[in-house]
Amino acid sequence: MRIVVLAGGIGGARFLRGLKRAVPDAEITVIGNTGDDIHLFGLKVCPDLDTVMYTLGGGINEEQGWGRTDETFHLKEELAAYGVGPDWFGLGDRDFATHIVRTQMMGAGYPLSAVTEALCDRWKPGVRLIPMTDDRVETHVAVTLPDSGSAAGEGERKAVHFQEYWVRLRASVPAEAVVPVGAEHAKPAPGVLEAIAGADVILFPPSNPVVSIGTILAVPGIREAIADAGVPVVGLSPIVGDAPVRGMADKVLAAVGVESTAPAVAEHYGSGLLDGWLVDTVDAACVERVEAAGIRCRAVPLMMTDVDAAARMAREALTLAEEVRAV
Ligand code: FO1
Repeated sequence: MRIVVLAGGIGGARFLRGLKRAVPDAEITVIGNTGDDIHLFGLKVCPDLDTVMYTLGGGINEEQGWGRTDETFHLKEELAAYGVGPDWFGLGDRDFATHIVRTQMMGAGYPLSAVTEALCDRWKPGVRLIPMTDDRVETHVAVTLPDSGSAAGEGERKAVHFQEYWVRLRASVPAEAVVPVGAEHAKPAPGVLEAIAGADVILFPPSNPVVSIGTILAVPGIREAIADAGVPVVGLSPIVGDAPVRGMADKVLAAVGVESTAPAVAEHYGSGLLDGWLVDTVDAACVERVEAAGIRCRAVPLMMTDVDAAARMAREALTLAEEVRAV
């Protein structure tokens, strides 16, 4: 079975670990979000690609869900001693090596997709990991930063990089708009459209619908290829009981005018894209609403407490895909 999965960072990576356990013989292609990528210290950092690669390759810091296990921070401390920042983004020594290799290869002319393949030669994630595009796309968030000197409601309106919004500001101010800068001119990376066209099933893991899956879908050609693939497309809700399972998805959902509920996210994707949607058992009451929107829906446990739980979720998604196919 050929499965294509659109993935962001932690939620996507943990789901993929479960999917691999559920269907060890499947040929899995992961289309990774690169809108979170950031250039720091002259290096290209790809948090979501690395989170998938480290998680599936056994090198992830399990508690954080991102970065390397057994990490040290000597390089960051040395940079800080020179007054070189930013100090709000935690890059460890082991992780730095990945960004150095990536940046060196890209400087030598290799596209990100080829570099990702080379990095995966070491990590052997057991899936084919492809960035959504080889072109530069950067998610920016429009915010109004409170200005201590001005009256309430006033402040400085600016666009910040997604990582600055997420990590430095901890999504503490409303996201007024989310813009995948450069997406409109980006082309799908080699292999992306081919994988979608050759898939037996396409899955949206419980990743952020706006800044992870939404950004991948913003690359011209990808949304259309999925809608036209003619195979079941099944998603898993990242919202359980009206709150994100992890992270701050509600903040960016508000920016696109979508309420933070499992059915609202399904409707946001729409029946033109999505054939099936899994919600958590606590949201069982919304199954009817999702089905009324033309999307087959089931309520099953959606908390990825361990790899077995993620594997059960993956099996449920594949079962729903077969139900949809049979219709
Ligand atoms: N998330 C944080 O909350 N704080 C960090 O300092 C941080 C550093 C970091 C370094 C490398 C990397 O691959 C990921 C990192 N993340 C960090 C996670 C990342 O910012 C986001 O969770 C994802 O981009 C969202 O998918």
